[in-house]
Amino acid sequence: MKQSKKVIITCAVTGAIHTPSMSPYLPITAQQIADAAVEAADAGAAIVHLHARDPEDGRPVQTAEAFEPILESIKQRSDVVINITTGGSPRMLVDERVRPAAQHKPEVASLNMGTMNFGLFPMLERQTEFKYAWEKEYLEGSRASLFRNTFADIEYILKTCAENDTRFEIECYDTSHLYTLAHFAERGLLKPPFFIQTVFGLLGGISTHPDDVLHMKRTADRLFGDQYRWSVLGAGSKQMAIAAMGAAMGSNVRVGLEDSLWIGPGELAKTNAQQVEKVKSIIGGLSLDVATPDEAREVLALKGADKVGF
Ligand code: KMH
Ligand code: ZN
Repeated sequence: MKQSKKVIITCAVTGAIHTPSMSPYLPITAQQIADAAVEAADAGAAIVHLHARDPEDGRPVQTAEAFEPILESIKQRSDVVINITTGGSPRMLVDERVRPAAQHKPEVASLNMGTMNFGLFPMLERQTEFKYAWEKEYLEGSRASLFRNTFADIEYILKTCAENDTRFEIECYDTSHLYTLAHFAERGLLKPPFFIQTVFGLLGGISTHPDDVLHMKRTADRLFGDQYRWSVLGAGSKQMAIAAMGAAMGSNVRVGLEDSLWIGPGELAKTNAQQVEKVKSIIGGLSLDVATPDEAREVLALKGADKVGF
């Protein structure tokens, strides 16, 4: 990988994995999501990765309209790089998932590199009471559903967003996804520098052992050489351990309540900014510096905040 001198922190502020009953601190409304993103940026995140939720019951929504107030509010208050999910929730299909990024033309959109199992049901062991009926069914349903990202789905997202010069947070949950990236790169549909978000600890993807982290890095190094910028994301309680392992080996890092609700063992994070602060202290402890949004733009070859559609 091409190592940057500065570490890019992405903060994924709400996601579609956790449900409202799991934490009172999970941002739900547009105002809460925008505030969480701005606070994370003020704390040191260069990129915010965004999902939207229904303000009434917190379920994931993926309409361009739902993103609009979030994007406007963040843009008025911060120069942070905005990354719109095309993952939506694992239960949605690609034509719905791509719409917010297609309409709003952000600098970055996420891109998931393979169809996979996406097991959220183990969280039912610790969460038994739910405020909203959809939550239990959503978690339970992950036993028998797929997170669908076929070759055609990926191509559809690439073609839809590339016209807008949107670049991608390329989410790879296993080594096979790196080979799928190599396939699309060979066809010229994805262009370097590739921003590869290696995802550890989701049930259905690679786990969080140091060997897993090394195996993803070695494979990406062999396939892409200095044509990629590496980032790591650890789901759940291993969030900070994965960030520390990755940053020590030259990666960028992602934190946020999408990936983990925790700030320490048994202690819920009260804000996204708290996780940004914590990962910043790990980065500082390694004698590394944190990248600003403009430094991230340069390293990732982004089009610039003046060229988005919102
Ligand atoms: N929650 C992450 C592991 C997306 O938004 O495209 C997956 C994710 C998907 O971030
Ligand atoms: Zn996401």
